[in-house]
Amino acid sequence: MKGLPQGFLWGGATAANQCEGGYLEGKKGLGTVDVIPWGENRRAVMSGKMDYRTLPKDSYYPSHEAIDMYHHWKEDIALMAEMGFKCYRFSFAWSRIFPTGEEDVPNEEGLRFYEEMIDELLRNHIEPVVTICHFDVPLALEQKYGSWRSRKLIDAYLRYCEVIFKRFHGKVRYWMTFNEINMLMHLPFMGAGISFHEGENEMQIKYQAAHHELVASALATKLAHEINPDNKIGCMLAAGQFYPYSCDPEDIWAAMEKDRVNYFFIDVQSRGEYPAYAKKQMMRENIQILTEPEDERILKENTVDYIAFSYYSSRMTSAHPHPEIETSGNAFKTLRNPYLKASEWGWQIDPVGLRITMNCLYDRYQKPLFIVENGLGAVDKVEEDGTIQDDYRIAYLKAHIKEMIKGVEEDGVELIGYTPWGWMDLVSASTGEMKKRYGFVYVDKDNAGQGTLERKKKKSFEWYRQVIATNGECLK
Ligand code: BGP
Repeated sequence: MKGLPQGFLWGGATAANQCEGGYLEGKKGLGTVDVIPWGENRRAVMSGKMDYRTLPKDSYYPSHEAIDMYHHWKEDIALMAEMGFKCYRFSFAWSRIFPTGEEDVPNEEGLRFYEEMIDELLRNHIEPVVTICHFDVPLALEQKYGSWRSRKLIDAYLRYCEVIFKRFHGKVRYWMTFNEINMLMHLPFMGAGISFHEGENEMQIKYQAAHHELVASALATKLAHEINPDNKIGCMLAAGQFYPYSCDPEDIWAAMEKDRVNYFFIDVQSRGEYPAYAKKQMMRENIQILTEPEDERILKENTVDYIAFSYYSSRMTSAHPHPEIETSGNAFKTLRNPYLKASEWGWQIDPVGLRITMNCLYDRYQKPLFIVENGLGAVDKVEEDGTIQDDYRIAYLKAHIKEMIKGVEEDGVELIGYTPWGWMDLVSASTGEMKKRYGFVYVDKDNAGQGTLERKKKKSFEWYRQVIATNGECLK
């Protein structure tokens, strides 16, 4: 096959808590993401080490207004349409539909908000791709049950799923059950609303919560297929292959183990059972999770249809400590790879790593893949004439898209689509900043929340429009 398939889903991605704002409008309830502050306490709250109730009164919460898509969605969809988007990946805020997670009836205003957006997308021939849960749990469920620590969350999540699968029957076909499900292991409060008390066995709690999410994901898959056999359900991994520091077999083994921490989730969601290495690890570490007799069958019978993933960077590890070359990368500690350059936030730039990651995932699961996040977080400057010359972003995306095309054309990977992250500037998940921008569209707002929220096209806007119009051929 030459080039990308016809009908390839080019588009862009966002998440409710990072773009919507309107955090209490339309009878929305608070979500766990709404209590994650900007600034020095952010990391401690996200990792579940600091109780959000103890935050200073004047803390600033970027999700509350974000880029106010809640009031700008019509003009934002017009921009997507102008770029020729074939799809738009976004998430529903769970607490907009079930403000406390346990109402008898869903919040009609919340459902109507998403319905109007979806109808507008469809009018513009843009396929909606919905993440059911992108880093947010109704805060009331966190307060009452400790979030995904409790099996109760499975029921609450399934009621939410049933409502949205029925309401958007025939309108939404592509769903993802949990964004970056493996984030639970790295930033548990951000990923799953999990925080810890002094002296608790954190691994035990994380694996228990993971089990609940995995069963919930499988049951949601079952439900989605029952309600509409055309529904396509995906899992979603924060991906990026671990490279070994050297060819020392100990380093190779260390890289394999690190990959497995993340693959664990997808192994269950895609193959339908706990992998042998995970069972052994749990025994070794004396992790005993509570399960129900039917769980095994539920996981086995309800595997996902496709594997979605985010890719920003590859990672590197060693069996031995190398503190002098540690750097950051999407919440994962990694070593600095001397062959790679890095972004201003230290995330290493590795386009070939995208092709490697695609191939590893496809070899492992043999299911269609969907790249639902990729991009460069960078500082943009508005020139005196009002233009934004983001050639660095174009260079990053061009290099990644070229490798993506090789993965399809030369390696035979089945790929559904590509939705670069933050196609319009939005709040950064890791830092809460606005300064870390990913978009083709600039949004006038700064880290402290000041700005007019005006949208402006960057140079990359026209560039991406052409990439889509030629199905990637203009890059050859
Ligand atoms: C992923 C998340 C996104 C997004 C992205 C970029 O982990 O799924 O929500 O924000 O990373 O990260 P950041 O915003 O920290 O630059």
